[in-house]
Amino acid sequence: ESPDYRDSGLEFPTGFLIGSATASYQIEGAATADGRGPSIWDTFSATPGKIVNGDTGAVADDHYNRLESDLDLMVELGLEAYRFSIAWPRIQPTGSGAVNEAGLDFYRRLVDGLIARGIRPIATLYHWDLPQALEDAGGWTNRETAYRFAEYARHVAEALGDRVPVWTTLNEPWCSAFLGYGSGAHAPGRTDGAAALAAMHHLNLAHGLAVQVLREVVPQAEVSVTLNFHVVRGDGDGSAEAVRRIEALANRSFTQPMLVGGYPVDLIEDTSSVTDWSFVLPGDTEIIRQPLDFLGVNYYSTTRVRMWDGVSPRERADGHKDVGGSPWPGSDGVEFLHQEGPYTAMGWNIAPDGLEGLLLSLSREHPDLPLMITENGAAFADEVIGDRVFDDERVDYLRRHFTAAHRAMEQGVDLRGYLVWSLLDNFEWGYGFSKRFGIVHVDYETQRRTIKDSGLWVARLIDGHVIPE
Ligand code: GBH
Repeated sequence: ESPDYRDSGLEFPTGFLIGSATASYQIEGAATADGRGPSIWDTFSATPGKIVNGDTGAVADDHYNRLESDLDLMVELGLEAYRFSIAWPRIQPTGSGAVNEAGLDFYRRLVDGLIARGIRPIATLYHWDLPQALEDAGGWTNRETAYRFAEYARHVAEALGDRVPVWTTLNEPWCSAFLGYGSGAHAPGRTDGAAALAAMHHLNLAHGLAVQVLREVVPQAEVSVTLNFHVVRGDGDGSAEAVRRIEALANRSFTQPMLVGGYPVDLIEDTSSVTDWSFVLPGDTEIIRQPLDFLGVNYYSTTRVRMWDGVSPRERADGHKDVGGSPWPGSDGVEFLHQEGPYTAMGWNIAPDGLEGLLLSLSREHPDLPLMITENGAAFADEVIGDRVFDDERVDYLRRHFTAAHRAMEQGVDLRGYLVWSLLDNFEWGYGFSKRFGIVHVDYETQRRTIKDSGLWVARLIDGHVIPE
């Protein structure tokens, strides 16, 4: 028994790609198979206290060993596009030197399997699994890592470039820099503002160098980057300053160097007591600013801020606690506030209007740059009854966000596609397996996959190219 939907009449044009996304460390498992080296996420998740329940990605969805049946699952859903990431430590186990052909073979089989099924492959070169050996040499705080990344990009492009039509350099470099080296919530778990800013710059540089490599090796391919945006709202008097600081640190820190050229002057000023910015060398600005075929946008929720009065954490009337002062450099005067609901299981507020506004403002600021939603989705507590997985809340979340994207397109936004996060329940970073984002349920005891109601909804959406309601 599956739910029956009516059509909303809200149609997406042919060519608008509707699909789903995953990331290597979150689904593959097989952490030591075929010569894969350790990544910073293997190390971080093996460190007590870092991940909920002590979970690791050592097995995850065992996707590495279940490739064919997972590809068939994508056919059942009717996916038009599938965004996956390539694990650098499978290709170069220590992050430099010779290519590990056995590791590349997995992605050759994945890409061939997608093409054979008529699904468009979208490859992300880096979704956070840095080879541990590079971290031991300073990781993203070391400028050399950017050059290693360009070399890795060349190996991958040479091997897969004839069959991958769409490339993304980095996934959410903000998270790599500021969660990895600033707040320490992500691998490698460092808490050093100056290191986070240096990492930010070297990620920007890595992006620019990799785009140059991709243009040279695969001139016919589309090239992009995927950024996560903070849709920041101010709360009360004086909050415009808080909004400005977080937008500078979280959004313009990447969009300006990549799309416009150079760093925002206000960001440099905000962080001047933390770093002297000597990591920016002559010529970097030109390397980082590269023409892109589209911008990948990941959107989940909004952020509410005000200038911090030093009282924190504050207990609100509704029992929730505000987060308190910012853990990121150059924004210690900013307080992050708990938001009005409704919420997902992550505690993130549900705000489809934030997506519409984000798409509109990006397309106003960068009128010639097409956009693609490379991730949107939500974690909820699903109800499994026999072969049916009830997840009305996720269906509702997706319906409202697809509708918001449609509204943005009606207003002229050049949106090329929408990829739902995620194909499968998976290793949700610091939350381990305790949070489920999939449109397909995974039983971690048996590895059995069951398409959720939201997966059936997505299948119906793709089938008619009309939002079901
Ligand atoms: C994406 O990250 C990832 O690309 C994907 O791998 C992940 O599974 C998915 O989303 C779901 O989490 O960071 O303190 O400012 C989303 C990362 C999480 C970044 C929420 C902004 C806001 C709180 N985003 N975060 S904070």
